[in-house]
Amino acid sequence: MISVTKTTTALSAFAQDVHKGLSSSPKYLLSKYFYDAEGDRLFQKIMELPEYYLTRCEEEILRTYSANLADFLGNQPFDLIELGAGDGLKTRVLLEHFQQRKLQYRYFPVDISRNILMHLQEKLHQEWPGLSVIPLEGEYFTALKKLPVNDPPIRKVVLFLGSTIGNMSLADSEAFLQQLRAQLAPGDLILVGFDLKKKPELILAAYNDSAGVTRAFNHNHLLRINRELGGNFKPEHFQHWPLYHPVTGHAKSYLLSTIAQSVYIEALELQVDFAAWEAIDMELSKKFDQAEIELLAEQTHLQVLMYFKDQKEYFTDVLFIV
Ligand code: AVI
Repeated sequence: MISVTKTTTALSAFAQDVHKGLSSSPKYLLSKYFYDAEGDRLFQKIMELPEYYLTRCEEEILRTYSANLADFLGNQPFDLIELGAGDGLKTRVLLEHFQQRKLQYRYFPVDISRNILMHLQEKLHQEWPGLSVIPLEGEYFTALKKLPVNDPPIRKVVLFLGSTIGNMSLADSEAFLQQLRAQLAPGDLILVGFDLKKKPELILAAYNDSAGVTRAFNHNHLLRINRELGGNFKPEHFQHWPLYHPVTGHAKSYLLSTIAQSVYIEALELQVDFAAWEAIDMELSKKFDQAEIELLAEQTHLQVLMYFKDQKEYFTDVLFIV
């Protein structure tokens, strides 16, 4: 079904961004649109893949260091805000520990999916009926504006886990942290998950799994355009092509048109012509080293308090203080 028609309704942000990206040279699609219901399902499968080490490393970090974090937070009440909470699985270990320690906090999961938030709230309520869970639906900064104003102020602890920061350009991650800091107060904390530079084969395999789930995840973006905007992409004519550059730390995903072809997108009244082997830039998943993280902190006037790493040092959750 086509949900947007150019002549009758204003184009959605998705439609406008698809139009812009596929009319550009080189062509691109924005990775934030991976996550429709099918994209969410495929991403859950990615997180369970043997090659996708990121989720397991971060779980290990949270399991190992939640006691240190709890010590650091002490007996003062705080608001725990998770940006892009999803199904809350990443944070479970942390919440579990905070509950055992009887810390005084409220949990504010932020996500654009109302459905996923309702599900999370119900799950947490069943497990810990006493925990105050206040879901905030919407884009990160719009949702943050809905946070209650506490008088006297309560420390805020913001979680931005899972290496989502790696899906932004460096300039965008800087702007993001700056904007976040502007909404916080001195003494507030931010815990950010960064995937670290490592042996290129390991990184490439994480984005080129043998079961083909990452390929399906990329193809689903084209299928979403077909479903929502009346496109006629044939995913079988687009080859998944992941790359890793060890200097920039850029893990990139492209879809390559294996033949010369034209695709028509009805809702945009747009014909997109592809030369054989022309690429669509699909995603950036940046890998960092410590110097880059320190530079990012310096440029955004945040102070690094702690690097929490897994045993193999593949991943780090960095605790910043405002
Ligand atoms: C959500 N994000 C951190 C994932 C990543 O690793 O960049 C998205 C992803 N794309 C392909 N595989 C996983």
